[in-house]
Amino acid sequence: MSRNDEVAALLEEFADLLEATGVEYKPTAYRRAAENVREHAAPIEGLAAEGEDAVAEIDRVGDAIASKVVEYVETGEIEELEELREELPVDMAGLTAVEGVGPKTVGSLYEALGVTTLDELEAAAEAGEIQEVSGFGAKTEENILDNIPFAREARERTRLGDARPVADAALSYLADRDAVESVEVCGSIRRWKDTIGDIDLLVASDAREPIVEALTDWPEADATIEAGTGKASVRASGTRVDLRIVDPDEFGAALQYFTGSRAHNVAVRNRAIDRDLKLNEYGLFDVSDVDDADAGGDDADADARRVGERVAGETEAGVYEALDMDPVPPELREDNGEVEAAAAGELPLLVDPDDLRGDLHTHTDWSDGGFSIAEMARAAAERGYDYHVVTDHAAGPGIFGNTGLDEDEIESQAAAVAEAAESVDIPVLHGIEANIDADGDFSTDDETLAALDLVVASPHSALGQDAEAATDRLVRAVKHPHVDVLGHPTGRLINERPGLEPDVEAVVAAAVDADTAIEVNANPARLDADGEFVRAAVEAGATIAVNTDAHAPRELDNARYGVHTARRGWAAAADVLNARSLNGLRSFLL
Ligand code: DGT
Ligand code: CA
Ligand code: CA
Ligand code: ZN
Repeated sequence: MSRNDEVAALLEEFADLLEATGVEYKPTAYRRAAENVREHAAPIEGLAAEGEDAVAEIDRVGDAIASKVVEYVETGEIEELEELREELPVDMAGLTAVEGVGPKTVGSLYEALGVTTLDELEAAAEAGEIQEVSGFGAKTEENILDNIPFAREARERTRLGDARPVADAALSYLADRDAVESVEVCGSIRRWKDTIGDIDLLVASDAREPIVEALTDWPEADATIEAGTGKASVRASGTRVDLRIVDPDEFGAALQYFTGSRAHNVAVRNRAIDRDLKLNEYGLFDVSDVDDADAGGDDADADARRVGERVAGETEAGVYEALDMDPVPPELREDNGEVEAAAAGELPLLVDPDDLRGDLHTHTDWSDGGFSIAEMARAAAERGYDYHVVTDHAAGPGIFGNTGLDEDEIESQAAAVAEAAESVDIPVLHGIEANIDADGDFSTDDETLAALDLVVASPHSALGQDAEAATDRLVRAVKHPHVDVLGHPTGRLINERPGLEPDVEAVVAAAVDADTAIEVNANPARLDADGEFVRAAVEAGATIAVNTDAHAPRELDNARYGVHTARRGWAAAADVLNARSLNGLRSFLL
């Protein structure tokens, strides 16, 4: 965590505590300041050393906040914040992780019931105490109770989009150490799960100590959790990073083992047993000549587990091949039929990041994006895409303030897109992101939708509606004659809100019928549709679109998260609309 992140987090905590104690306006000022401190290019400690005025140069940071920043950098604490913490000794982050519980609620429940933690919140709700507090009712209490398990899990798992850059940084750092022969991520991060418990790394080397030391010395490691002989763990950006070191000739077996999932490994190991072979993290062994059936059991030490004649283990592909299987892409390793498919040689040829030829869902400064049509389109061209689609927000429910476009604005944007396209090397199509209201209707009129090249339709409001209403709503939207892509179908935000829970089978059946593509929104906060949803869509024969929903050029680089999520759903390039050429895309849109 950089000092800027650290200071921003403190200002945000300040804002929450102020809000919880009933202070108005100030919390908003603190949150805006926090955002700008976080985004500020120069290190905050440098500015603080120059004094308050230098800190106050940051946009939206006034004198009062600047003096607190300087106080923090100089003394390690902010007196007023310490006082607030004493006044309100609550686990703010844990409590506000519950959907529907904001800082104000935390303040009220602390005052009335003394609730400070998630466990206490749960106990109070179960005892029916919350509905007795003024301003709260039975419905609120029930909602709180329903949302606690989600919040608990969210506190324990890191979003893929937050963990992956940390893993990538660790990978390239370790790859540069002399003693490292190879290094790979494994565990859930190699499987590209949408949330990560911890980051697992595997190094092949004949050395041990220098590699453990390299990890604990890693500049991005905030703390060492454990430093052993063959393994080490550190904390970086709030996530645990586990490193294991193995001999180079056992790297493939270890990689297979530590990539998981556990369920996949059980299925693969059973295949080994069927062949009189034994698979563990040291290799694949022929045990047909080993007398003692218990030799090398799971409780034995490492040497005893290297039992019989070794038939594979140096490479991961070699392990699978020796078990008469095609190598299984990590994204599929969840024991959902991939072992059988690999044995039958029937694994799909999964879509690859290089297969994408354009992005079908992007924003500009015409709505809530930060960049012009031409800037976004040029950024797409620079990434090697063959076309680019602009889909700003239409006005409607769930769209903040005045940022969505009404029919007249959409019409003028058509001309602006055509004009911008002249300065860009690839064709730029004009689309819109229309809002699916709670009933599945649209606030933009049909004539306007019909005139556009492409319509992405997404839910932005009423995301807590029940499953039946959600299904009806999405089915209705998907069937709308002008809708081409169902954008972020559930509206979930990973670790923040669960989103809609529709009958997925019904939605994908409607999508197949109506020739509407299902989006995998690659924004790492969304990854929506998720792998399971994609799998249902692919099996039903639906078309998938992998879009970034970028609001800035650099967000176009999030596409990889979407592609790997689509791979978790067994999607092949042929299933993906924006893996097609412009002509292929156009014929789908007809
Ligand atoms: P996570 O970290 O909760 O997101 O999930 P994973 O899959 O990364 O799990 P983790 O970090 O506990 O372990 C990484 C992989 O190592 C796991 O997917 C399978 C393998 N593994 C670790 N410990 C065991 C074990 O005791 N038994 C088996 N069969 N596999 C294990
Ligand atoms: Ca892990
Ligand atoms: Ca682990
Ligand atoms: Zn969007």
